[in-house]
Amino acid sequence: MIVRKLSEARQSDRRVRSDNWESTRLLLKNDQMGFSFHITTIFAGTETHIWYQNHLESVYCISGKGEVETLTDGKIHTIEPGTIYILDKNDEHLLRASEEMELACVFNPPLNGKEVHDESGVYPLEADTVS
Ligand code: 9YT
Repeated sequence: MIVRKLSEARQSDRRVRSDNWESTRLLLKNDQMGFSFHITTIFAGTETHIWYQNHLESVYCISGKGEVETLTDGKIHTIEPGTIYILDKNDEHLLRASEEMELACVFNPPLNGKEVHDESGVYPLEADTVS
C-alpha cells in the first residue's frame, strides 16, 4: 500500500505551477497503477486552452465554480462541486474558472512526472498551452 498526504506532497516537487493553475501529482506512472491522480487548483478569472491528445482524463470538482467549453461543438457545461467531466474523446476544450476551483484529476495513461518540467507530453501543441 502507498499512503501520501496532500499537505506533504505540496511541499515537494510533486507540485507544479503555471500561470493559470497549480497541481500536485499524488500518484504517477512509476507507482504502476495504470493511471495518475492529481489535485489541481485553477486560479479565479482564468481561461485555459487544453488538448490532451495522448491522454484520457476525468476531472471532478471539489470546490469552486467555472465552466468547460468543448471546441468541436461549442457546448458549454457549468462546473460546480459534484460535477465530473470526462474527456473520453481527447476533447479539445477551454477551462474557465469564475471562482478558484479545486479539482481531482485522473489520467490514463498516467503522467510520468517529466511533464512537471516539460509539458509537451501533456499538451502536445506547445503553442496552445496555458495562456
Ligand atoms: C484540470 C486539468 O486538466 N488538470 C490537469 C492536471 C494538471 N494540469 C497537471 O497536473 O498537469
